[in-house]
Amino acid sequence: KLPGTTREKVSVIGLGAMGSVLAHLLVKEKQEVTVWNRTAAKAEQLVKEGAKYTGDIHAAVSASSLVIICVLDYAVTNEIFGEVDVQGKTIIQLSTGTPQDAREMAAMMKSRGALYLDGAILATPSQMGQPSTPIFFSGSQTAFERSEAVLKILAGMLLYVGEAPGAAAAWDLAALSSMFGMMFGFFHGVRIIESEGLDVAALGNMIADISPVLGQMVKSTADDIQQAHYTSPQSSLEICALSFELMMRQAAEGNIKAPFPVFALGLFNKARAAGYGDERLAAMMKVLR
Ligand code: FVH
Repeated sequence: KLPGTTREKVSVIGLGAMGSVLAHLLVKEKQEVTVWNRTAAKAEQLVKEGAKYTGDIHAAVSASSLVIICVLDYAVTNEIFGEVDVQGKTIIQLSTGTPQDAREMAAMMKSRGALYLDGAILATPSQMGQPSTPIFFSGSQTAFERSEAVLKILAGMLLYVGEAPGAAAAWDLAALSSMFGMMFGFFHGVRIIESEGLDVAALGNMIADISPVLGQMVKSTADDIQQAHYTSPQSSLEICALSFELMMRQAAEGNIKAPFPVFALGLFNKARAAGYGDERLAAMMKVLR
């Protein structure tokens, strides 16, 4: 922290689509920002805004006690940080990776004397800096607490999920799986709507309107899974499977491809064969395990 001010010295390593926005937000909030990027030209606009650029990674890291990394992945981070001295630094990794990537990075940074916080951004660059934008964090709680004020500039919803370094990446991937899983279902829904000459935008609006119901369904299914509660369904797994039989029939009638229903019905058929047809949808977990 600079004496007598609330400004922090922060280094941002990586100025791709996301890193540039992170650095921009920090500069805008009057932090003292040093940036490094493999391709120097990407720093030009930030330098005009007030950031300092150095092409020397050692100088970039030594410039600040707080170092935020946002590059392609952990392998690139390892390449960049090969011989760099991180002793006494707080290192925050915001590149996306697996829990194992995070554990290995945490061990490496710790062995070199740094405090390490692993982060996973669940947003696009244009959503950064907003009150509802989420970033998961895990690893050193001290690092999280020390950097919280600066991180608040980047996103309003800072979700610290514990000391285990891999936790943030696990939460991120689980959230991405849930989100993109829904999107694939939506894409097939779009094909159904298109094949009937209906309004795709209206489908988007309708799904947005019923999203609280979808959220409720996810929550209650998660409770069923947690408690291994598979019996006495209101809507059995067999009834859910029949929806996919109907989608297959509609695909044939409407002459559309149906990779998503084929995939889902494959899993439903395994559950049926295992005798879970009259159980709750949560029983699908027994097939997946
Ligand atoms: N953009 C997004 O919507 C997502 C949202 C969720 C989180 N991600 C993750 O953030 C990481 C960076 O993503 P990005 O969007 O900034 O990615 P790019 O614009 O492609 O920039 C990549 C940066 O990585 C540098 N880089 C790549 N390879 C190397 C290398 N071998 N040596 C040094 N640096 C490298 C690249 O440098 P340059 O090409 O500009 O020289 C960029 O700085 C990522 O993990 C997302 O999953 C973003």
